[in-house]
Amino acid sequence: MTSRAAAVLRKNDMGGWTRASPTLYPHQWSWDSAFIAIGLAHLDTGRAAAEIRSLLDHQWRNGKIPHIVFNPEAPPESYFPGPEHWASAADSPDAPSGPARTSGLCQPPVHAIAALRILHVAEARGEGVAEAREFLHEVYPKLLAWHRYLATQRDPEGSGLVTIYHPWESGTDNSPRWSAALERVEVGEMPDYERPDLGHVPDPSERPTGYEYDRFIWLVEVIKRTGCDDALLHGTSPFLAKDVLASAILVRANEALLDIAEVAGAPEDDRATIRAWIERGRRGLDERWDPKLGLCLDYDLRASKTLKARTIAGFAPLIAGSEKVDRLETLLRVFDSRVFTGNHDLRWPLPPSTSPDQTGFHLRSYWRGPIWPVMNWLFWWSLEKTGEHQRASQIRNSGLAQLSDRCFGEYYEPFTGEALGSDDQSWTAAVALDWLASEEVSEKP
Ligand code: 2M8
Repeated sequence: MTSRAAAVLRKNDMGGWTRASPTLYPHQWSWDSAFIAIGLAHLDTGRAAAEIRSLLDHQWRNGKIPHIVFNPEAPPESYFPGPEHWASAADSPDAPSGPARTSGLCQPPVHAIAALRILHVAEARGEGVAEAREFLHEVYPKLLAWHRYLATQRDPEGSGLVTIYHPWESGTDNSPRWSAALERVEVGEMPDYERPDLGHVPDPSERPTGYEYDRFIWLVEVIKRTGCDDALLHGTSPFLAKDVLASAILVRANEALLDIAEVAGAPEDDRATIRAWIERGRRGLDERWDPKLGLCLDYDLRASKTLKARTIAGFAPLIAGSEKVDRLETLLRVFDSRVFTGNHDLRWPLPPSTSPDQTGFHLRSYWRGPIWPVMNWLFWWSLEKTGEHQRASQIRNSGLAQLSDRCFGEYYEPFTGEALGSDDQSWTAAVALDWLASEEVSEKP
């Protein structure tokens, strides 16, 4: 499997950066690239560092890492909305200078976790350690600026939770997590558009519906019209939500950033700030706890309502790590229950993106039910950090069994195990590489 996974990453290598998949996603996606770097580290730590560096080359002046860096060579009809559609975002005073090469959104902040893992892999291999440390030194200020952007512009309330303006920013685009908030979005006047994505999958039901896409594209329109201005969007965006999954990832990313600060010899002031972000993040997640579901829930700021849905995002405190032992126990019980991995119809005991018991669950539709290998990796890694080694290794073993078809699918039908979406998805190959080499790499809890 290792050589096939490595071949997928080589095939998607565009020379210093990696497209998310061969045809469906011909550009560089933010959190994909972070996960890809984790896999690449096992092939070449220098190339893994280049993956993150290339993304950071397009960081916005306000610290935002854009959700897509567009491939200038991809034909315009290959992906929508592409660089032409986002061109006006380049007029934002925060956008990087030069021709429009990025979207104006962002995605969950896995980057510091990935950057640190490059050093851990180098240490385990006894190769490229000095270069990896130098790399961390170089990227530290950029990662700090990114986390500062999330802690300020994306959290003016100081709640510890990240605000998003678009479901694409959550990375779990059409998840039922956002259904109620999306329903409240009224689509205004906008030009017609084509959906190349539907031509890249065998069955359109694997992708978001027209209803969802109209809202996605309308929200892009709204964001562009404000010039991607965070303050304006807080006041006017029809979609404004606190995302518990991104917030949990940010807690762990801040922990990684603390270690990177150490390598970079950063001042104590920075470290105190990062520690405060970590505490605030955990507190914020605590406040979003729903004792009835035994899950953590997102919050619709526009409607002042909790967004109730049983999805993998509900396990956010498991990802962030929580000091509340009874809460972790409850989460693990829900995780193992028939509502998630204990469902007897599952091909493998892995967490479906949406619980089969949730309204809106769909076996084949994208984030509405299928199992995502990259999310399995995140759970495995988090469970390891929480000291749940046995559960973690069950996820890793089942996760590898799921990938034994060697398709490296973007996502998998939970009951049959069929690969769906794109084949040769880069981050799927990347997590396989990391799992296969994981015994060598040690991380502190
Ligand atoms: C999916 O999202 C893009 C929009 O960003 C799309 O559907 O066109 C999501 O799964 C997202 O999490 C992922 O980063 C991206 C590329 O793999 O595809």
